Amino acid sequence: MNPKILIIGACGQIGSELTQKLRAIHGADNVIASDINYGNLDVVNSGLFEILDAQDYSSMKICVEKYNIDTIYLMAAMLSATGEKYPMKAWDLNMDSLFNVLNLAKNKIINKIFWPSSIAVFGPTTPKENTPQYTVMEPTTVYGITKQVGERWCEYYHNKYNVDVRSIRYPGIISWKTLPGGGTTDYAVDIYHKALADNHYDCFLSEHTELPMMFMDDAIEATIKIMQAPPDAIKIRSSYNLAAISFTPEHVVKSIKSHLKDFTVSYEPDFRQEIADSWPKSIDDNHARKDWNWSHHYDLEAITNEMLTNLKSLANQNS
Ligand code: AKB
Repeated sequence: MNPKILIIGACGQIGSELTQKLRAIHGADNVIASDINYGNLDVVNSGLFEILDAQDYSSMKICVEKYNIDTIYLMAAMLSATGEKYPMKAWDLNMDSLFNVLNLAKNKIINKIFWPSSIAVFGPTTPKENTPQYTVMEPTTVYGITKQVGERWCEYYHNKYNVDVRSIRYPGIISWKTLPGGGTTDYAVDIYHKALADNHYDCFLSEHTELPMMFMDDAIEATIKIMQAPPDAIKIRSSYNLAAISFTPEHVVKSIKSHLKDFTVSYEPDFRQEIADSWPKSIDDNHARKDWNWSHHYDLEAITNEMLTNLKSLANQNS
């Protein structure tokens, strides 16, 4: 039987692609998209859509009961860079929304939750290379703090109230269909847009800043895989390390230059450099690979190919 799914934050970078994929798998009538505004018309027009404030428990409950929802994907959050500008707003949004869905499950109104964590749970004292699942975690951004605390609460609700909550620590996500908003890894999407539009990019991170990254299709596959796994396979109820590749801005530039040889870049690190410097360079995701059979498909060359080909053809369609 198909689950009845509610996606909160369905107009965002990951939410919008996840909505389309889940609608393709389970049928448009079984996947209700929601967001604080009509931020993505493809999502709004391709199935059922509700305006929903993730911080408002009563509205969330009304929506869940209206559609008989059993599964929630909570994709609404304020990311690392915006979170540093609005610390209290980031705390309130990220924590209120999580407690709202956890409490719906605790009160047996829904059965299952997906909640994304992030590599931002790690901090400057974490081992940077091949960061283990279990290690020192002292995040220095508000976003990272909300994700780390959120992980603790997910595990707590699972242990105390038997809530079926599942989570992965996303690295930076790269997609040609949707734009990221307010993150530190956003350069890895912007750079492709600017390469095609201007043949030049002003990068806000320094050339040797190495970060874990992943193509959107891999991220969506991981999200669906962890949710489809039998409950016993999910051994970690805080959040799983998840990895694909790691690269620096310099690596992306080289990869783009193999397609656009006149592409140029200048490096003007801003406040996001300090955030990036506090995060791991690479991640050990053995638990995800072993417990629910995770594997990635896209390396940097494949990502560059997909990004440039698809962005070019979108630009042609719109011209
Ligand atoms: C960000 O840069 O804030 C996000 C993340 C790594 O969670 N993309």
